Amino acid sequence: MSARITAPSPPLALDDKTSLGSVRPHEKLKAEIVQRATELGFASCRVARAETPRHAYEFREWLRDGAAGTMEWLHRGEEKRCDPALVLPGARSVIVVAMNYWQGTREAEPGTTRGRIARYAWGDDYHDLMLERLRSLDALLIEHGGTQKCYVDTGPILERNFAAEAGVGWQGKSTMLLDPKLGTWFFLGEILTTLDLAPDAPQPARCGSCTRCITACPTGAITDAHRLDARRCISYLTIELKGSIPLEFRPLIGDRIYGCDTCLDVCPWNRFASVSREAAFAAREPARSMQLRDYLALSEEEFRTLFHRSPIKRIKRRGLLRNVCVALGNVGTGEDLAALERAALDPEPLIAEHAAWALSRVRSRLRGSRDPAAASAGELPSLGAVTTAVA
Ligand code: B12
Ligand code: SF4
Ligand code: SF4
Repeated sequence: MSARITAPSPPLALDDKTSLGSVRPHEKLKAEIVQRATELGFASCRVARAETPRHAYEFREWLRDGAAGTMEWLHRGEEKRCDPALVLPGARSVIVVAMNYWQGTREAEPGTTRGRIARYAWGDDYHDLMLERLRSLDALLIEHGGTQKCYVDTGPILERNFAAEAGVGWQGKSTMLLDPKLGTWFFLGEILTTLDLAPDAPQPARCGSCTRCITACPTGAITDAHRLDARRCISYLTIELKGSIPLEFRPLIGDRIYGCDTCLDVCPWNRFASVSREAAFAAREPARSMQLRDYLALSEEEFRTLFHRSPIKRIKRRGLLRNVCVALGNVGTGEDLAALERAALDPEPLIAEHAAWALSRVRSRLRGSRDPAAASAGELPSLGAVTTAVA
């Protein structure tokens, strides 16, 4: 059982004095870091104490309940996630940064089936971009004698807990971290450091009586406020799950082919979001112009070229084509049958199985449909045309 912090640490202003009357160590450095972080494009940079996270107990319970599904790595990192000293011996502070990735809304063209990609994956992979900038802050801390570890998403850290503690935002009922100006559309990154930096104050939670995210979730994955069962979450099913998508969830996935933004889209705090200045997060071609059936024509090599710098490369061709088949099973028409028939013969069994499922769904829809346009089988666009368009 982990120790729990019962109350937030009192905030220390930059001009706080120590008991000896001198300026607290590293206060000038903290101001320098915040300034540098702003120059590097981070929307927020604040500090929390490197202590056992406030909700470590709930995290352990969440793991015990099996809510992490097949994400074994979360179990492996359980102790580290509950004690930053196991990640970096002598850690005293956690610097948390936020980076806006909002790109505005983008409506699908009528009559096309393009498939929805979560906004965070419209542009370049944020991991590399943010890590590189964190390293620049790290260099500053090294000059002052600090030892650091930098993380963006992939480290054994309960990022949102530290971000909430540092006052970067508050944890909404969707479990997302919210900021009154950015809404939910931002990434988090952290630097664990052995330096003692003055912690910032947490923000008050501002969800109030709202429950929109819980109601809107297509799969009922937000089982209670602040609790998400990953096994039901479309983001998990389309990104983290490596195998077959359980049949019960396939119809609920709709046209989503990578991640899900529904609980973010409905959040009232997102109406204040402003477009990110990061050109790297602007939508790449696949999010802009490809139709669902175009993806089914991609070879391994074409997939790698197309998603070279995109987060989507993580799920590989087999994962993406599996998802595309599910989406076509839900929204596909007669024009998609030829591509699905070909995919049903794919040497990768995962793709073949999902394509067969989709074929039977589309065909049964067509049998029930009197719309001749829906029943007409169209030509597959040539792969040459697709790859030229996205190059
Ligand atoms: C595993 C993971 C997932 C899993 C599980 C998500 C989950 N909610 O647990 C899946 C694949 C489903 C997922 C989905 C998404 N993810 Co994700 N994910 C992570 C990862 C790697 C670990 C999260 C984790 O530890 N989960 C375990 C749960 C138990 O922890 P938690 O979410 O922090 O939940 C805490 C609260 O429930 C809180 N709590 C418990 N009781 C109470 C009570 C009160 C009153 C309060 C206030 C809090 C509270 O304590 C819990 C334990 O710490 C983090 C990066 C990281 N290392 O932290 C990114 C991260 C959380 N994901 C991120 C993103 C962007 C997403 C998606 C939006 C992507 C998408 N569009 O598809 C969705 C959003 C789904 C959602 N509503 O959360 C961002 C979130 C940024 C933000 N502004 O919040 C992160 C931080 C990555 C990053 N570096 O930017 N993700
Ligand atoms: S990301 Fe989608 S499936 Fe997951 S909790 Fe949010 S709305 Fe539900
Ligand atoms: S939708 Fe409502 S309850 Fe959910 S995170 Fe946003 S404000 Fe909070």
